[in-house]
Amino acid sequence: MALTEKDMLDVYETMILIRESESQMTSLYQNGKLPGHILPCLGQEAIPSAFSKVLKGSDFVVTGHRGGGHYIARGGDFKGMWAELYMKRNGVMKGKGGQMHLVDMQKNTIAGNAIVGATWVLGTGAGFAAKLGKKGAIVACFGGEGATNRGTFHEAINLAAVKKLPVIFVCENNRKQLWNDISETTAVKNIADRAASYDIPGITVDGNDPVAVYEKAAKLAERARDGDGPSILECKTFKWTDSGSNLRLEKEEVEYWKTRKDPVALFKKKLEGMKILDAQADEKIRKAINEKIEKAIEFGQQGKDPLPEEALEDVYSIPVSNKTGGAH
Ligand SMILES: Cc1ncc(C[n+]2csc(CCOP(=O)(O)OP(=O)(O)O)c2C)c(N)n1
Repeated sequence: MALTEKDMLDVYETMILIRESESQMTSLYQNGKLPGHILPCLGQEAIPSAFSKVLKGSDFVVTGHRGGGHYIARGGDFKGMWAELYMKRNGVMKGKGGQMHLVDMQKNTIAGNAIVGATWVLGTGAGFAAKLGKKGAIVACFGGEGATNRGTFHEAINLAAVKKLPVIFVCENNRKQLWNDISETTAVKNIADRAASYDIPGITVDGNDPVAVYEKAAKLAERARDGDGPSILECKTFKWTDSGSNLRLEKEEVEYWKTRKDPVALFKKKLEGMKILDAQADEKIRKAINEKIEKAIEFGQQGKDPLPEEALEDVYSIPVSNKTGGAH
């Protein structure tokens, strides 16, 4: 179950793709070149990248509002994502969702919704779908530590535990919500300690170390596939930016995490130490990734705006039994 050298390089590449894409997105947004609102996952790249080696294509991923990295790690339509960031018709949500709503159902991935705490109930819902589907699929459901203080966390995980649903509830604990530090909002030391309330396993891990995340997540995934039910995995990390600005984060704290705990830099050093990456290989990876991003940005920029008359399309689902039936 250990990661091979090839796996590690794949994880590293995914981390770079997320880092570079989210950096470009943040910079364009800060310069007024992207519309809407963004919630980058800079600093948290190790978590989605590690999960890319845990999950199968048939598994489900559900996230909260900071889900861009998960969409990328699942191999969601990358050009379509960039078109969505520009809110264009060729975007994955036809330009009507924006960065917080990146969905690719070909990849069983719902990377985002704007309601803090909704992710947990969507995760439990996907858990029912996975269990009823009887194909051995599992669900990885991601959300912030702030979102664990919503009632939905309790309701969703309690039900998942009662029904033994195959869901890993992953808390990406980046310490900050909008205005507060976790010390001001949360009584327990570790979010994973709450697992005891549901009689399920709860594990806390360094969320900036992709190998550590992988090892713990792989065990929880195996248990979910074996029908042993849900678990909580808490990944301790830090967000380098909130919604494209650093207004609500302390500069010194951000600096500490950027210089001492950067997941990409630390993993690069590890791979170099293991002699599976050198400067030349690193440059090659980055060059290919930057070309991919450049092309995707171009695709997004060339898209057309959604039309006003399309605003109400795709709002309601059409029941399978009534495909011509319009809105319900
Ligand atoms: C129900 C609800 N309440 C408030 C908000 C506003 N809001 C957006 S992000 C956020 C903080 C969430 O913190 P956390 O869950 O820790 O995630 P992070 O942003 O740190 O990744 C809040 C309160 C919201 N989107 N939805």
